[in-house]
Amino acid sequence: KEGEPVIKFADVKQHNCIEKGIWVTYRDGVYDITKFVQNHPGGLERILKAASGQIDPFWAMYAQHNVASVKEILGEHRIGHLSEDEYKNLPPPFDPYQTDPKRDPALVIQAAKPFNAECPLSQLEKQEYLTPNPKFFVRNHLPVPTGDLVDPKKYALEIVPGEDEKPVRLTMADLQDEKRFKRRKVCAIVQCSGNRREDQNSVAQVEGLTWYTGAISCAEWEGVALRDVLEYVGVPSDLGMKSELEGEDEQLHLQMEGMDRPKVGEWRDTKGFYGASIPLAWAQDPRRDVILTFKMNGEPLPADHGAPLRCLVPGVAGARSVKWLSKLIVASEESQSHWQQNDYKAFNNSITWETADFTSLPAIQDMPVNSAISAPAAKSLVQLNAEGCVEMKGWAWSGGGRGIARVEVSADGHTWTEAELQRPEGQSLTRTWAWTLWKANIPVPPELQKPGKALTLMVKAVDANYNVQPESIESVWNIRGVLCNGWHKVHVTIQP
Ligand code: MTE
Ligand code: MO
Repeated sequence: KEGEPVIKFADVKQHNCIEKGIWVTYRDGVYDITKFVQNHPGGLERILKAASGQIDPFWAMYAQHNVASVKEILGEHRIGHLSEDEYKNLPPPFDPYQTDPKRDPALVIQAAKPFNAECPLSQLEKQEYLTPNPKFFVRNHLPVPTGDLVDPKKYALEIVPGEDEKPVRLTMADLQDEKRFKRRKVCAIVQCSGNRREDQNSVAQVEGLTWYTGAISCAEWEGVALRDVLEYVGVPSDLGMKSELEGEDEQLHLQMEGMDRPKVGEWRDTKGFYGASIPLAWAQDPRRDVILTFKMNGEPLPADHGAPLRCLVPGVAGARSVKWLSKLIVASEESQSHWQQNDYKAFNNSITWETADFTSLPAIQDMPVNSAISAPAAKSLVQLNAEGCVEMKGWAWSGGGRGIARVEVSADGHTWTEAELQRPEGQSLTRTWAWTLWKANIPVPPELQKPGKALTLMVKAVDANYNVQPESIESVWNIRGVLCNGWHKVHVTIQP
């Protein structure tokens, strides 16, 4: 800051077009982004909305800016700063999150705007099969949509059954008409691909929310089968499968768009919606149980979880279960959204932000086997029972419908004890969407059975296809901190 000019906010406001130059402020810094705007990855139109004013509210919404590399780019264009007085007296930037719903104070907040919070350990520790709605983790990229858009009486889902085909609109009444669509219930977890990212941070800092083990929760979702709805609007039920048999280039996809869009003041970004896609074959496969859901644990779908309608895709990365669903499109390409193309991909651990080529890897879909310890909590004091054991509890889960074959715990990393499993009722090991909860009494080696001794407790799970969790976190480390599934460990101390 020293030696840098002090610039008046009124001056910044004057610089609002390419001819006069485009200036913006971020916090108290002033930046001349005239040269940069032409190359803005999000397009010229969007960045011009921020011209000659504070970019803080825009960056608050477009989460892709919250990475060090973007802040560095901005730094290169710095030309000065606002005086301390003027910065202090600027009206607070518009807060697009002011209309977000109230949340349960027990949720562990990782970011307030957009709202991101994990299921509290105290809830995971209870080992309730279904996570109560207020305790279900929340992962939002944008403000929760409000108003007519999400009013169930005015809501309509738009479906484009194929390229060059006319869109069909279905209201909530249409979707809930039991004569038209059979009701379905699916018990499934939603897990963010960034769950357990904290463990990757302990190897080296990664970009993303610092999730511990609670970016996962389980609910019973009720709604209608996506395949029934697609068939109803004229998509042949074997279209997706046939397209896959033709080969990769012919594969069809089901694109989903959310109603959550960036907004600043009166302006709404019409293109910046949250979007994702899955292969059409999965959307139509009765074994994959993809549903359009409007009820969660027997209650109307809460605002944070996508009311009035969400596409729930079991077995895959949470990112594909699009909330506040506005549109479904049968298309020859994947969703072109940022979250399908340039995020949620796991690189090898020597790839940096400079060398990352997002086109080189597939979007994360089916998730790998994972597990975590919910009790005892990390850094806690533990008591040994009469047999010299510590009681451990936790969850295990694998993607693609693969159930959990086995969960093992250890206090030394060499000898493993099998945990007792509470498997989801009525789900086969080849079509399991819910988690497997587990409990174990882990024997503590005699030399460690002393008050004040430090213990490392660990868990690994094996899924029905015998996929196992890797030992090291380092081996799966990646810049985005996704798919962290190395053995989960907690360090505890024996009660003095
Ligand atoms: N859908 C929309 N429309 N907007 C979002 O921000 N986040 C996705 C997915 N669906 C998201 C979305 C991500 S990354 C995850 S992990 C899950 O929703 C989280 O679901 P939950 O908030 O119900 O736990
Ligand atoms: Mo996610």
